[in-house]
Amino acid sequence: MVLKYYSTPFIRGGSAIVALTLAELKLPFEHIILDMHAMEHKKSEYVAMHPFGQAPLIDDDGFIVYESRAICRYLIEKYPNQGPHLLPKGLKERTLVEQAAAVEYATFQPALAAVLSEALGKPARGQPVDQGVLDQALKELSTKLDVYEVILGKHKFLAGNDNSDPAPFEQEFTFADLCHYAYAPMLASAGIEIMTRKGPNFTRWWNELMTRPTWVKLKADGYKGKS
Ligand SMILES: N[C@@H](CCC(=O)N[C@@H](CS)C(=O)NCC(=O)O)C(=O)O
Repeated sequence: MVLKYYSTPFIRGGSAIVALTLAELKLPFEHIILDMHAMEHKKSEYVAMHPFGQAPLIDDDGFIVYESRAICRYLIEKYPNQGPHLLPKGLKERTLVEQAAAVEYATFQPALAAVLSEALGKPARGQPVDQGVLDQALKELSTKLDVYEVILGKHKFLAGNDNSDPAPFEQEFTFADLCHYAYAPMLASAGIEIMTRKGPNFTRWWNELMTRPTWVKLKADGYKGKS
């Protein structure tokens, strides 16, 4: 049976990284777009699959998985010979990808969420933006991105190695880079240009992600015309 992919109507958040993984691996799937306004994600049939009632989710011939990063890892591991090597096999190479992915989840994402909550979340709820809170959140995000600038000065993508064990190697685009497509593109929608106004290495990396052909096509095609 073809893989079933349940997503929000929009290419953002966890749905964005699952959609991008499906595109990178060129996997066929049946797409079920949840009507979030109609609260389809809170209906009992759906909550029976996803106890938190959220998107995305996959049903792989009866095997149900939720949490976007877990879904991506599952698909990448299941189809190791399709598309780029997003999760390399070598222990040390793989660990460096997991290290960078953990930084995304534990350091980058919380700092980003604080910015988005103030800049986009509050206006969406009809509340005024508190400029002081936003400035502080941006300052904290900026501090994290300064560290990314150092890392990306040593290798082209996030997971690389500049030590001597194993011998220095450069990894290509991996799962760790891919995780950054979840929410960071929303900064530009809020008129916040921090992703393209940091140091040269960070900006180069972000521009590379934003012009990656699979991402450009996904954004251009949208989900049945919605993006
Ligand atoms: N950590 C989860 C986050 C899932 C999530 O927050 N999904 C949002 C859409 S982007 C959702 O379903 N919101 C509705 C709700 O929480 O009720 C993942 O990455 O899959």
